[in-house]
Amino acid sequence: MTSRRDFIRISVMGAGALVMTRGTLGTAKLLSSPDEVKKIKVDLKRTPTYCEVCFWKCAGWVYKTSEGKIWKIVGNDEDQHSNGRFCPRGTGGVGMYYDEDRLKTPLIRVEERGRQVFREVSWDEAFDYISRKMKDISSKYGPESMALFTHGSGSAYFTNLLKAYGSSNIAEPSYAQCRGPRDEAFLATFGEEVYSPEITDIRDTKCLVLIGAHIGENMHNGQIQEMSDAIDKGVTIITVDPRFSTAAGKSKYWLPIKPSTDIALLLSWIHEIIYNDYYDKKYVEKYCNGFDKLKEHVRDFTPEWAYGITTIKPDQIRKTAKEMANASPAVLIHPGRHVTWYGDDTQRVRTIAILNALLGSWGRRGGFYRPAKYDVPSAKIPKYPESKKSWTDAFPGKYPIASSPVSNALIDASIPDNKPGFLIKGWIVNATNLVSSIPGQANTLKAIQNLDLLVSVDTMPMEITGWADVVLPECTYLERYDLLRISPHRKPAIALRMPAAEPMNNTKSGYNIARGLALKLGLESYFPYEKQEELLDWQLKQVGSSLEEMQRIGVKTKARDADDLYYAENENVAFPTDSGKIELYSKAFEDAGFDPLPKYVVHEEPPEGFYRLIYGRAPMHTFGRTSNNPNLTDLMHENSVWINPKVSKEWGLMNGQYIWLKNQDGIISDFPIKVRVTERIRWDSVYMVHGFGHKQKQMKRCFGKGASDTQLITKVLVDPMMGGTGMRSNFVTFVTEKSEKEVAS
Ligand SMILES: Nc1nc2c(c(=O)[nH]1)N[C@H]1C(S)=C(S)[C@@H](COP(=O)(O)OP(=O)(O)OC[C@H]3O[C@@H](n4cnc5c(=O)[nH]c(N)nc54)[C@H](O)[C@@H]3O)O[C@H]1N2
Ligand SMILES: Nc1nc2c(c(=O)[nH]1)N[C@H]1C(S)=C(S)[C@@H](COP(=O)(O)OP(=O)(O)OC[C@H]3O[C@@H](n4cnc5c(=O)[nH]c(N)nc54)[C@H](O)[C@@H]3O)O[C@H]1N2
Ligand code: SF4
Ligand SMILES: [Mo]
Repeated sequence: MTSRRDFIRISVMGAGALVMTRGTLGTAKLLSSPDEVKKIKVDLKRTPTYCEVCFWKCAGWVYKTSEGKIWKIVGNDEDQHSNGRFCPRGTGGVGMYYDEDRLKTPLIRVEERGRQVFREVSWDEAFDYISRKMKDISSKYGPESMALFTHGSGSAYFTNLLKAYGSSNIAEPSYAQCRGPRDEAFLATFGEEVYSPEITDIRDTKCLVLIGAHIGENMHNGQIQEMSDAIDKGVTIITVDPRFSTAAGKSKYWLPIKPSTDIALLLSWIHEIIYNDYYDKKYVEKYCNGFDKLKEHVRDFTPEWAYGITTIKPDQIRKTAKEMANASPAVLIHPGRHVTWYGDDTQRVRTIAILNALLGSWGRRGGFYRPAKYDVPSAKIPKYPESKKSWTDAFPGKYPIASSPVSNALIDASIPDNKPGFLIKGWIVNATNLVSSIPGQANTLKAIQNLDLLVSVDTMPMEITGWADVVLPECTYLERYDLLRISPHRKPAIALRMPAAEPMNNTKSGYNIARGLALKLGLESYFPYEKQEELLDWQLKQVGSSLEEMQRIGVKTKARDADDLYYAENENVAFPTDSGKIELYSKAFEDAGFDPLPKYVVHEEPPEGFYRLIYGRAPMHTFGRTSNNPNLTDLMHENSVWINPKVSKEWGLMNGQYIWLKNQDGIISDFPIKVRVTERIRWDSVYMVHGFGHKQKQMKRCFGKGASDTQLITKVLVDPMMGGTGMRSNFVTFVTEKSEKEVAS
């Protein structure tokens, strides 16, 4: 039997003796040696928080020593995201607070972009400078020429600021670089997205299918725990991944698919399920639209057809289709999260959505549950001025089904050569390291060189801050209030984040930064509360709680209004789609000029001597944001490149050897990366973890450690439907010696 804890331990194998911590103080911890732990006197007055190390937002408690030093973070037992357990990264989050390389005070650039010469300034001077530039941009080009790129908890404050200023050009990389295709595919099929945390009923599923969703390495806390519980209950797991992932190690079936061919496998599963009458007939008849057209569409997509494309044997395809059918409706073809892979990603995830619909898993136990949340009112503020030009006016007709602004389109609209409908001239970049998160770095840097203003709000001296005109240091999540966490879940819940310590150095919270700027811009009526805690208290009182109560309990959960976690037998459901039914056939896609039913499209193969570059997550890091974290660098301080033994032998590469990677466009990684020879990767691909190879010297622990996948992703396959940036279309070869000239460049 695998307990939840064991699974986490397996997930972080090789990471030392780290385990998840539960909501007590007695368990293993990360930050001190056992002798030190004995000496620590703990102040039992704890403060609530929710974690910002990733977007799962687990709620927990921060403990301090009797000297008032932040000591430890543990999960809150009442919390549905964490069930009282934090993952290694969340436990190590204290390191973000103690990192001596943190940004400490506002900075203004004194030389041209590309040279990192800044002077330290007061907040007042920084706000003055920015508001002057923003007013200039507004009068010269119109307020829409300011864009915001943002991620994480602070997004709401800067969004409010920018909308009040008159621009709706606000994008998050979590759309076009992450889950956008998934949102659009599920919206087109069910009229609803899958939210975050995903509404996947993993704990009760009987068959879990993972299409490159590497749960266990992607540490989606609640999902890992539920997967572990499901394993105890005998779930069948089918993992489709060119790499033997941690999840593959827990699976009955590992299908090592040829990368980029997933749609063919999915279509052949649909063929099997329809032509063997495995699908949920009652459900399909009652809820779905377009079944006959789908049936006709997949007629020829047999397992034999898919074998020639995917390299997955027909009997494996048949067996796994039967496994899904046996479990139906308690079967879950996981929608994934980071799905911007090959430029046809909306259609791939549509195929996943259709498969779920046929098996009747949407709205059913062991499939997808119906979410519920607290209805918390927002502050009363004046109406926003009308934003005269939106991102869609920059390139009319492009990405017609995108329901959120596309970050890469805003970047493209900042480059005059692209002849956008209007030009973006200023960026505020909050909590996203654009240079390392958006593929096609040269394009991002070209856009930056054309700006009149680039403001970066960050906690660390990351790559993006090196390019900024003004750097605004935010304090970490451990030193601030933030919005209430009201993400939907099985039961409605609210979680509070409050400061466990005063902001260190000359840093401020995102709320205070955005409000400070609003005051200088004459927009204070949009930030009516001087102190964020006054707003939180008002909001909490509207839903029968108070700041005082939440400071005591951290998380408040209530029962659902009705017993409707799943559809009732024969329930009449009005799906928020055009037909009011689940759209197996998408008329909306057809009207927009796209395939109403997904098709497999052939992708380019690696040239001779090159291998497809694929990437993913490491359990002990979140992208590049934790690469310098003193606790987490102890666990993993560099990435490695996974190479199949057949390939390493051909190239004479040894395990542990450092090499450089060179891509199809001749780009060589700035830093060398360690070879990991392993059967766990197909011979036609190499794999690395995203978030390493940092170029910022100010981050002393992570500078130059490992290679950056983003640097090597110069060919980007953009999804024409919604603008997602497919990043797995690059091929690399190996360089064992780098000339001095190359190293210096
Ligand atoms: N090559 C490649 N590119 C990718 C991915 C990939 O796997 N490979 N993954 C994609 C995905 S799935 C996503 S979601 C995006 C994520 O992209 P990003 O949102 O850019 O994520 P990070 O790289 O973690 O950068 C976060 C930035 O926020 C800063 N930060 C951390 N905490 C705080 C805070 O409390 N306040 C402020 N103001 N700043 C803070 C960090 O220092 C860092 O500079 O990247 C996408 N891009
Ligand atoms: N520890 C940790 N956890 C995280 C994050 C983190 O940075 N660190 N980031 C969070 C975020 S924002 C996101 S979006 C998620 C992302 O996590 P996931 O949604 O799981 O997404 P990916 O990073 O795309 O998944 C990578 C897996 O896809 C496989 N793969 C590569 N190419 C193919 C292919 O062609 N077909 C198939 N079937 N598989 C393929 C890789 O081998 C790898 O196992 O993780 C989240 N959780
Ligand atoms: S999964 Fe881990 S890093 Fe993410 S919010 Fe939860 S504890 Fe924090
Ligand atoms: Mo993501």
